[in-house]
Amino acid sequence: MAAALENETDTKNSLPQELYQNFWIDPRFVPGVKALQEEFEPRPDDIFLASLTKTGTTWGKALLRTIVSLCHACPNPLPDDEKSPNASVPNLELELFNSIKQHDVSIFSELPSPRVLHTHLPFHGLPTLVRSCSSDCKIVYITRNPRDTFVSLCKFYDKLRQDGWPAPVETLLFDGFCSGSLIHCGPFAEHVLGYWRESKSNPNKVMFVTYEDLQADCVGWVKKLGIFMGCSPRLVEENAERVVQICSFDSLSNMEGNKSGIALENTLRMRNAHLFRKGKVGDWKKYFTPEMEERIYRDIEQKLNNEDIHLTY
Ligand code: PAP
Repeated sequence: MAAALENETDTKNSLPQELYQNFWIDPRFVPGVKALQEEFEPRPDDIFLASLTKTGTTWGKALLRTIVSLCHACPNPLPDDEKSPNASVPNLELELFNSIKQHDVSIFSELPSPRVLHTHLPFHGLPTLVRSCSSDCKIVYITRNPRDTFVSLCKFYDKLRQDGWPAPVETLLFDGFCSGSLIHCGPFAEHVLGYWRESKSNPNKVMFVTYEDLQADCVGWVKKLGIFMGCSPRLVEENAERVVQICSFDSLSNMEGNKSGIALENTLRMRNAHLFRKGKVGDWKKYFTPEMEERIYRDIEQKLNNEDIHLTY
């Protein structure tokens, strides 16, 4: 049963976040982040997916993993139906937190190459060797318009609340989303700008893609991603449509591992099914008031527009 939310103070305490290196994070994850920053060694063929929560992480994980399986010179087998993208593409900081060997970055050494790994960390918070241009690993960044991201986050917390999680009420969540304090690794605009700037100065290192881009032309983006990731152009061309089909909302949400699986079993225990809701662009129009539009524009969207990032709403 859902835990009763007594008042806003209790609710706020239910999402402990602290400002660490200029981004907001649950303090329980900080030791793992420090270990990553100091000890994690990337392999030249590693592919990192970076994103804020609810911006297309699950879809991005599935796409990159499937591109590697179907188009890479050293393919990993396709994950079976039991395995959610969450399991086949681990999140670095959450997996460390969940591991019995907490803070031991060697847990990632067992994964076969090429590894596809995910993180919510901002660009400046990545392990030094991952962001360095002297290492050959690649970074794909996915983002989404902040209005749909917020609605998705709100609806996700509604589901968690039904599972008994304490979760912030909508007004408090909106305030924390805009200021950045209630979004894992926020603020939103600064997170996006960090990867955007890097994708402009080092396009061979960082590729920037949006959820709305994928909705508009997924086959085209799969081809671009495959080439960026160093896959065979012939295999990318031959398999792009199959990749898109395997990773579609309907296919992914009907995978056994996504219907019944649990992520981060030792700690957070989150149902994979909660990662699938509507998968549409523009759902925010049903929920936003003019005041919300004004606030999100002022706190987030204006900062993106100022640097020529124009998202689809
Ligand atoms: P996470 O950061 O907690 O892993 P994330 O996967 O980024 O969440 O976001 C979930 C959103 O992606 C949901 O959006 P919605 O609430 O607006 O519906 C979910 O439905 C959507 N999503 C998941 N998989 C796909 C997919 N294959 N295609 C399109 N959208 C998807």
